[in-house]
Amino acid sequence: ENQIRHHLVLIPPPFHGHLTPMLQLASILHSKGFSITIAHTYFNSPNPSNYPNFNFLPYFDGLSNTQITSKNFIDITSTLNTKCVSPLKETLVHYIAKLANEKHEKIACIIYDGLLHFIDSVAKELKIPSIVFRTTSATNFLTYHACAQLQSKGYLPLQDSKSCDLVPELDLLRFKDLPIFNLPNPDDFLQNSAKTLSITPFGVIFNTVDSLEDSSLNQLQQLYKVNIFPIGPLHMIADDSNNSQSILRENHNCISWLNNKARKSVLYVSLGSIASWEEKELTEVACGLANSKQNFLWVIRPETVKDVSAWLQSLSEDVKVGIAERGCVVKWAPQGEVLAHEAVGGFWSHCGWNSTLESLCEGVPIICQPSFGDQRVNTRLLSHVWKVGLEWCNVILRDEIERVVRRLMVNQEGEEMRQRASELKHEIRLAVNGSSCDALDGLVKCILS
Ligand code: BUP
Repeated sequence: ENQIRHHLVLIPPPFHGHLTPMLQLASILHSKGFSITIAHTYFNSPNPSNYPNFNFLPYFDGLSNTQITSKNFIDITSTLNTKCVSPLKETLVHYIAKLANEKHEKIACIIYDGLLHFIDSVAKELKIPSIVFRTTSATNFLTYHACAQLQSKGYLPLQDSKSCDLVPELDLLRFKDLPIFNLPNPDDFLQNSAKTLSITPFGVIFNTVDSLEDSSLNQLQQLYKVNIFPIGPLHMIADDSNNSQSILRENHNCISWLNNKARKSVLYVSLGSIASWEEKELTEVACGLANSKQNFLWVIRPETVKDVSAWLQSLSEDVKVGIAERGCVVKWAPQGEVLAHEAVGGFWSHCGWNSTLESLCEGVPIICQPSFGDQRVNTRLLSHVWKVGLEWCNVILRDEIERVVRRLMVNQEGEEMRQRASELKHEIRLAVNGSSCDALDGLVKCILS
């Protein structure tokens, strides 16, 4: 009881796929004896009542209450990196004084999301050690380095004719898989990644598993002389009793629907919290799914179509019948529970890193529909390294969709992937008490030293 509690401040950006793993990391570190404060923006702030063990510290963010999309994601990140410098610094200065006066505590370390590179200098000014948390794969982080190299060697902008060539030194990736490919403002990306590469934290935490990415982790370790902590999958390590997923949004009762379906017979379809289909693509998806004659649980977020019921009613009669017989459409699903359900045999995903890890942990193979950021890198890992993902033409037309769904859910090809996925699942679960547990101990030692 007399033990000193070391205080950690964790700083996530206001994006669902970043906030969730940061909160999971916070609960793991809390269980290791640290006091936790989450410094967050007002925009998309977490709900403190779900996390009674943490302190919450809001700071001014300069953001208007907007919908996050794949198009404004980089702009929002830039706004945070430019407008939040002084507000965060002032908020922290007051907080440091308050902690010292009221609790005789001081901040042992700031752990911040790698997107918010401005915090490097804030922490240095306040003389607080900092550690970066990256919510994407180690392989994706290596691509930042590759992009910087390509720029310095005059390879940019990338030419379409070379898009299928392999990137030197990243043998599994093609130019078109790099996050910079086809970006409207590649310079913004390059500037951001140059800043990210130039910061010098005490360490970098990755939500990953050593055995999944050992080659990339080794390459990174050689490039950066900082400590690298592969601690993942965080959702498996964290005590999920206060998991935000099912509380955050409406939780339709899709689990009881799954309970009545045969083992491995359902395809779970979701593009995550940011990416979405255009309305005309949605009709193709509905037809493709119905024509595949497979069971499916489909997440259509309210931002995709305002009135999902009215849209469903507008579909042709045979498609409506197909959906009613074999489909379940929801606005948000408790994804962890869905992927762990024995009725689920496949996932059609945008391949965000959280979704990728969650699927791997449950042994569910993936139909990959990447769109931006790290999703194409994750797709290559899934399809070419772990061999549990289908890289297809990604043309959103009903016949292509019907074909790819059947490849995963019916054909031998899919069956082999399910087998491989179930082997990987066991390998990953071993890491929770093995390599990830060791890396976590290393992190704790690093913070306390
Ligand atoms: Br949609 C949806 N339920 O219905 P990613 C998402 N999630 O629990 P991101 C639900 O959101 P980017 C739903 O389990 C995962 O933890 C899901 O994270 C959860 O993609 C998270 O996969 C989504 O990293 O985009 O954040 O939407 O690729 O930019 O990370």
